[in-house]
Amino acid sequence: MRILIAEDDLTSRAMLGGLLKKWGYEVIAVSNGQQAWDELVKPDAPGIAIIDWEMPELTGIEVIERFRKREASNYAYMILLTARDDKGNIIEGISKGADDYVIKPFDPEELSVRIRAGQRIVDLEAQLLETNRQLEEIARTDPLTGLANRRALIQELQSRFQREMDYSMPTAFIMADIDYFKQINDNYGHDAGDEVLKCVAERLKEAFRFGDIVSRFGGDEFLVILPEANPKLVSTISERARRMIEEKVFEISDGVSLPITCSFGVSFSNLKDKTSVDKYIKQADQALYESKRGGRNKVTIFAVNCTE
Ligand code: GH3
Ligand code: MG
Repeated sequence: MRILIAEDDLTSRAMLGGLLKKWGYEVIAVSNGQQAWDELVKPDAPGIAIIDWEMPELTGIEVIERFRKREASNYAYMILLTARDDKGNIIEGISKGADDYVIKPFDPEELSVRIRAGQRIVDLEAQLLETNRQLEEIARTDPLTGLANRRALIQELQSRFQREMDYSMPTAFIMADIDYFKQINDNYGHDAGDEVLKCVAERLKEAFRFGDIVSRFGGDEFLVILPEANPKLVSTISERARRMIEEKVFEISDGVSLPITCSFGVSFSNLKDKTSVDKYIKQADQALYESKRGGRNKVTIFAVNCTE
């Protein structure tokens, strides 16, 4: 565990630092409030800070108050260390955001247990963040194929469109749908259908490169996004993906293998109109419908005359 000490008095700083090191902590020692702030807002900021009240540049209480008002979410457990010992000061310190308060001169044993109490909070907070990260991951992932799900894809697209307004290349939307998938479920069972979905997902991941997003859009439909796409190249890549699926023999259970094909529909974002993600998804869907109508196992690029 790393602990920040912010203390302007050299002797006190050295003494406290020595003590913490003896207790096994890694110490970052600074001598004013501004330096304390700079340490606390670093991405790998220490989890616990012991902060003197009176310091040049920014006082300890100002550092704590500012830190608590900040937008970013990482927590630091703040122990205010000061000679101010009246009740009013304690109330002010804690109400402005200190987690704890130790009066100088301090009793080392008392400080040690207070740090350990802080460490429990910091550990709990780290566990909470990790759990939230895992939940977020689960909420964004299709459990069967491990691909991004529809919700994650739409979110990603919307934020990319907001960020990348002036890209010189369009974004490609490639919708792929397994042909006659219902028959696989009907003839071989739902588990066999699931295996086919997983295999198609694998093929699509192979066919598209790093940086493209392959998602399971729903049922037997997959949506692939190619940011900054060269339209000619996208046709070629989609055609290659179609062929990779067609050429692969899908083994659904011991000794039973099936030929599988997918139909594809492709659309491109208009460089001047990156506002509507839905519109391009619909266009890819319309092109896909043309592939289905045209006999399946085809790639169709959206054109205005695609059936509405
Ligand atoms: P088309 O060639 O026109 O696409 O015909 P299709 O048979 O593929 O028809 P459709 O796309 O309507 O069928 C999709 C089927 O996918 C229907 C649904 O029962 C099945 N399905 C959806 N999700 C899952 C899943 O997670 N696992 C399995 N095994 N089947 C699924
Ligand atoms: Mg289908």
